[in-house]
Amino acid sequence: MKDKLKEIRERALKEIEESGTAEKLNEVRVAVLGKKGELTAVLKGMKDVDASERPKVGAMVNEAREEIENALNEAKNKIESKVREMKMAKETIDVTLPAIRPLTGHRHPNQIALDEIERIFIGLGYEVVEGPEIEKDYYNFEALNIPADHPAKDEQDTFYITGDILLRTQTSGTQVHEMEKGKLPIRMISPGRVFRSDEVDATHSPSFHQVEGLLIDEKVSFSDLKGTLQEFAKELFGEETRVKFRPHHFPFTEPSAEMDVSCFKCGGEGCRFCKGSGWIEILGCGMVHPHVLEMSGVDHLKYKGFAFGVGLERIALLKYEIDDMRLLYENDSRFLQQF
Ligand code: 2U9
Repeated sequence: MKDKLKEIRERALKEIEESGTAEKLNEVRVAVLGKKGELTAVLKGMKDVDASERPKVGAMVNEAREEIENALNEAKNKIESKVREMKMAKETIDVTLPAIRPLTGHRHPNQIALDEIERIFIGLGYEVVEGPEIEKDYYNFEALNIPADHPAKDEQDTFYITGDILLRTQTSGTQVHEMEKGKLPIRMISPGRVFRSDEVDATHSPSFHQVEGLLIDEKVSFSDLKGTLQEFAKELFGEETRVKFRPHHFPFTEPSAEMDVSCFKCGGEGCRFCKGSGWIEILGCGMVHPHVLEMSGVDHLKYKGFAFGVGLERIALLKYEIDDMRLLYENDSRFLQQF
């Protein structure tokens, strides 16, 4: 019995010393001290030991058990502190490394352009008014003097919801609603999303944004329109910017014009940016047609008005020299980060 105990003790202590992991250590604990362990088996065999020998053998078993338990605990502590040390070494932070910048939000180029346009017109005393994207045919077309047989009304150009309700193709309905309120004078811009049944390419999209403006007051002339839009162009593209008005036609304005600005890349000499002409087309404008005023209950003999419309994407593309409109809709953070 004594020899057996000695053999168990020595083997257990050796195995404990050699076991490098917590799992191996546990295996030794189970094999020696567990329910079916070797030392437990010795204890169970005590009943066969001669009664006079029992206290002595019992003491020896207890001594061996204590020694093995102490060795197990000591080895466990060693392994745990070694694991901790390794973990700490792995997690060391190099404080000299440059910090990783978290991704932050950026204003979309459309939004930057809109903020700028709003800032300019608010400075000129205009109000910003937003209207519904879903409109009645009347507010999108009829009230703007666009006749029933006008090509813009074709289903190929306009998204109809029902025969009478549609996705607005221009924000002008917002101005009509404002005129119907009967509060004059009016100085407003209406920015917003519009829809046209266009194929997607570098310069077209079925949904884009406009900013339209409307001023109605007594004694308003085409000179007021020219002065206002010249001021707008100078603020947006720089003090040295010159403007040019070319006659045009819109059903809702008479006379109508398109405004060009001198190329802000070459100053008007002609370059790739302005396709050699020195001028860049920016917006459409005109004096509000008397019939449009009358339909919305504005006395066209007392009041006159001018209106204009700008494509927001067009301004953003020009200002930030972006050559493909699709980039404005993809919201790729690598693109947006640049603004
Ligand atoms: C009312 C009366 C008149 C708004 C106007 C334009 C000229 C124009 C285009 C610019 C680029 C549309 O986005 S675009 O394709 N717009 O050229 N818009 S005058 O005239 C109005 C609006 C409301 C009651």
